[in-house]
Amino acid sequence: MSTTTSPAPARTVGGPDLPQQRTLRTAIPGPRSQELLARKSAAVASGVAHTVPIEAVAAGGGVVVDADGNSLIDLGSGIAVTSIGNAHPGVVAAVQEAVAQFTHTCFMISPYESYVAVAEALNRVTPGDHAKKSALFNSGAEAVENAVKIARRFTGKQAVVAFDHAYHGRTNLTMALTAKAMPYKAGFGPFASEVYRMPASYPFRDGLSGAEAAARAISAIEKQIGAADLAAVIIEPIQGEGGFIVPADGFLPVIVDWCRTNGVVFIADEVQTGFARTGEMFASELFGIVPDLITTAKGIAGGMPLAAVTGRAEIMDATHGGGLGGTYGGNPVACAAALASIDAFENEGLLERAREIGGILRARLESLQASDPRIGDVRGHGAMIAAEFVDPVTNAPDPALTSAVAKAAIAEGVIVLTCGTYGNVIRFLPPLSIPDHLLNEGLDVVAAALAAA
Ligand code: PLZ
Repeated sequence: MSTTTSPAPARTVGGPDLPQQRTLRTAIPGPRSQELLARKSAAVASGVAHTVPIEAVAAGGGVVVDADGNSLIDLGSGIAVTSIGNAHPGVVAAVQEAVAQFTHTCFMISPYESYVAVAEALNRVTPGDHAKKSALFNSGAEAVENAVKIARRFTGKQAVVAFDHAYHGRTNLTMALTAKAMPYKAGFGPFASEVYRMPASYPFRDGLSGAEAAARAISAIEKQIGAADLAAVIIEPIQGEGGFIVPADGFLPVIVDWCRTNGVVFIADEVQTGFARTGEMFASELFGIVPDLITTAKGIAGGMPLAAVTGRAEIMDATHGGGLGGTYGGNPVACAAALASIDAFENEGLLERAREIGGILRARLESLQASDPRIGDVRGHGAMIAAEFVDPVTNAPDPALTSAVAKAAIAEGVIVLTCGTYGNVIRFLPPLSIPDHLLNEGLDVVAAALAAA
């Protein structure tokens, strides 16, 4: 049998020692990447799309290296996952050690220490000093599903409130919680019942104060559902896929107070905002709120698949034995990675670094906005900052401009992601390990792409 694949390039080791530079040796995609993408279209379901047309072979610090020898600046962290840096040496060592000991026993069959240690760490680092417990899962969506199960069991009630612009996952219950039809829900119904969508706080577009937006949401909840039937309210403290929407001051605390007064479990979905991303360990802290339950994933384990629900012990313990679990939840290799990651978040100055990155991003984007009215809004916290692109006259969302700028930046070797209900937001989620010179160069490229668009 003959093969057309050219010889594999020398193996590249990732991590922070990779040269921290943007290098374009070929057009993006280069020939080797094109070969892989052709195999992908032949072998992988077309529903699984990709944003950056490369074959990734190594990553670390602030770069992703492809099979053609191009080194791209990473302003996406694999969607807010590799916050401590890709192939972080502590994670690599912890994974290597764990994987050589045992790869799986199933925690529900034969428990092991690393799972318990991750639960202890999560109970300690999440907001609030009340007694907490945790349960571990594989993905953000699975954590969200389980948070809802736990809240229903604890309250004996069924209804769940989610908000406009929400993203909570792609499984059946989480599709129901997610707001945007295309691409997440279109054609995939029927969706789970007893999910109610309420207006959120989107200061740039609704012009409401936090108190006004909260009053609007609470009044709708009381009229359309009623606290007597409502198990939980779930919200991302800063909405991620929906457009990095930062709620107006006061919105979240009023919602939390209402939940507490009315016997409703308040769930903060911190899958995207968690673990130093926003300059606090959790975004809830930015708003002074203490959730009853918090869902985490993404940044928790340096890229290994792991997720968690953490919350008030009495709520977490309301479920009967055997009611929670899963074959792989809290896999020992992923747990080892999580312990190394949490150690990095606590001991490598990453909260401070996220704030510094936020300062650079914000200053650069605001100065661009001052001379370019197509940037309608710059918002976010820490290393989670976005620019919303609009028609300067009508303020209407401009998704075409947004995708043109993102595509042009990627072609120039800068990985940027878009988001937003209206597809008109470019989001910046760099790894906290990115050096300043790459962050600035990445922003130069985005600015040039915008000027040319
Ligand atoms: N909750 C707040 O951001 C995942 C989704 C990308 P999983 N966001 C990225 C895509 O197009 O699939 C996310 C999130 C929030 C839950 C999830 C779901 O996390 O680990 O992707 O299941």
